[in-house]
Amino acid sequence: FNSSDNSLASFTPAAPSSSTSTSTSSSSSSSSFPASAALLASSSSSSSSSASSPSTPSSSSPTSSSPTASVRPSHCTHFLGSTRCTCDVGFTISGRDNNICTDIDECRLFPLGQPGRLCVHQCVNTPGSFHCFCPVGYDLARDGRSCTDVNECENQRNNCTVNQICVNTNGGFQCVTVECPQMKNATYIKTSPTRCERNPCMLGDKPCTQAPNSISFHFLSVVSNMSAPRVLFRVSAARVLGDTLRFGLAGGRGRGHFSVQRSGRQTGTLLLVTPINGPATLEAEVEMSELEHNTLLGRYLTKVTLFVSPYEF
Ligand SMILES: [Ca+2]
Repeated sequence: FNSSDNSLASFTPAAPSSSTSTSTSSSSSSSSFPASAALLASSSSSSSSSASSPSTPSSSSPTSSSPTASVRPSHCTHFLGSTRCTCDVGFTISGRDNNICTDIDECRLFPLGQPGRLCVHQCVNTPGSFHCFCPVGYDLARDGRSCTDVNECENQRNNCTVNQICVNTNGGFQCVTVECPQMKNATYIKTSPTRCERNPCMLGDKPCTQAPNSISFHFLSVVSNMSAPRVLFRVSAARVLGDTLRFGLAGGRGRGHFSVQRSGRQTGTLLLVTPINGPATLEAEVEMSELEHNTLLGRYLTKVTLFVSPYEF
């Protein structure tokens, strides 16, 4: 028997792993509402603000069940022959005699996709205010405008079977089944839920010894349109027996998005080289091979599956 399964390889996910991925967008998660703060500071006097739009009563808005009108009377004081009128917070003066206040549509003032937008996803105007909504799979964050991914794998809100691995993704989750490859020349056994190792080869069975010694499976969850280049994953040899280690990209799927670079004597990194527009699922195979005097000692395969969110959060 040939026992060349002897150099252990360790695998460490780089920054955006499934557990540490940033679920908020790259925009700052300020807890204030800059728009309304700026607006409610001055709603006095005859400022015929461009913001106001006498929209229809709020029955269409999902948050305001009360019949709070989007038009309200102003509060006026008379002093030494002049009149000063103010509005409730979130309203602005309108009407001929400054006697009417209309709701400020914050969502229209700061629409989606623009800097300073109020909500990372959906904004719904309400009389005097506004409300942010998140897509299914997210909770509204404490700041009231960002969306936080729900971890379905943690809170039992998944339907994965005992033989599957639950992978939390941004906006959802995946039940993945890890199966060892069926190869003509070699057989594999599952040594952990995410790892297959080759059974020992018969002495002199070259096709068997050239098959990968181990295949590891990793799953990463990332947001859509992440900037690139960026390190996704690192593959390291825990100890090296040969005189040379080589790292490379194996397999064809996902080519064009990935690249493998050496980042140390015993470490290779999987890089994302072009941004990915989600939703998408991509796979990359990182191969590490160990050589001694140009003779192959072992091959170690790491299959990385990348789940890309439909959103940028
Ligand atoms: Ca999730």
